[in-house]
Amino acid sequence: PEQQYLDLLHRTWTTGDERRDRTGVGTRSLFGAQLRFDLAGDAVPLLTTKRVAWKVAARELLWFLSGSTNIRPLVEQNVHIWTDWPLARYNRDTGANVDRATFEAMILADDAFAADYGDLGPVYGKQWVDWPVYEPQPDGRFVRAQTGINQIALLVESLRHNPGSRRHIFTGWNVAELDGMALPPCHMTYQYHVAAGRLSGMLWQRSCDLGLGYAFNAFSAALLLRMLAQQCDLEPGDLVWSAGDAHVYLNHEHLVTEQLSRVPTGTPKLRLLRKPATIFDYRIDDFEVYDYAPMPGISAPVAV
Ligand code: THF
Repeated sequence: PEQQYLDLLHRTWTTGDERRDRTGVGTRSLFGAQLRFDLAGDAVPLLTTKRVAWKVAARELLWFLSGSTNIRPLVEQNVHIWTDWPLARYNRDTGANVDRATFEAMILADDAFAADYGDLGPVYGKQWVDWPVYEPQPDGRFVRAQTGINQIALLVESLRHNPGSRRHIFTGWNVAELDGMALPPCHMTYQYHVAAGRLSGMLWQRSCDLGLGYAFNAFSAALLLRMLAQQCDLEPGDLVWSAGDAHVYLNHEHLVTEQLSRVPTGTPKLRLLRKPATIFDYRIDDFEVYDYAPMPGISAPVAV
């Protein structure tokens, strides 16, 4: 299964359209890609051609489900993957020039600072579990309701009570709120399908950083599918991963060369150790990856 990814990486690097992107780093880009993974027997799309910090991805997923949009809970868990955007904003807005470690120490030390400079705007967590709704007032104005729509809770309900539905969807792409987000969602729309007691899922990413983000996004989508299946007493089916703009950053050439020289080793597995009361009650210790003996990690810079 991993070969599908390696082929896509190769194809993108060798035939992708080379262009300057938003970050100024430059990419080679293909449009429209799809990979399919059978998750039966605990199989999980976790790369073996480089070590992937899957617990970081799992902690990120739990953070999305918690509804948080602030990096502080991540930083508290030594997860640094979202720090660069608030850091860039802080340095830009204040004229400071602090490094990541200094900024993270400030986020941890000061509640008010964290509330302000640690927030990413209404990104994934907000849209997934508290999509804003507006209520008409007698005077005709619309006022934001206290609580929004919990798309994840509704998804679990629809999977349980109307499995044959073609509307098992949630999305982070709230058009009205894109402006306020540090980054508009990349893995933006998830759809599920129940057949013969198996839960399959499709992820549509509008944009995928094949060198860095892919490994996280694919693992995370598989983990979420497993959690949903467990909550709904279904067996895991297929995960269909798809991307609009699939790209490789030009400063990831060393990663491409190294990774494509490697041969996948073994089939990693994912086990859920406990069935929590709801989809919102999972903890990091509930997840176990086994049969995972990857090749060494390959570090690469993230484009901000
Ligand atoms: N922006 C870019 N340019 N690429 C992305 O993959 C990406 N994301 C999220 C939002 N914007 C993005 C952020 N997710 C890493 C992993 C995921 C990220 C950002 C960074 C990263 O640096 N991974 C390293 C180290 C992991 C660790 O151990 O902490 C790695 O080697 O995998 C995609 O959703």
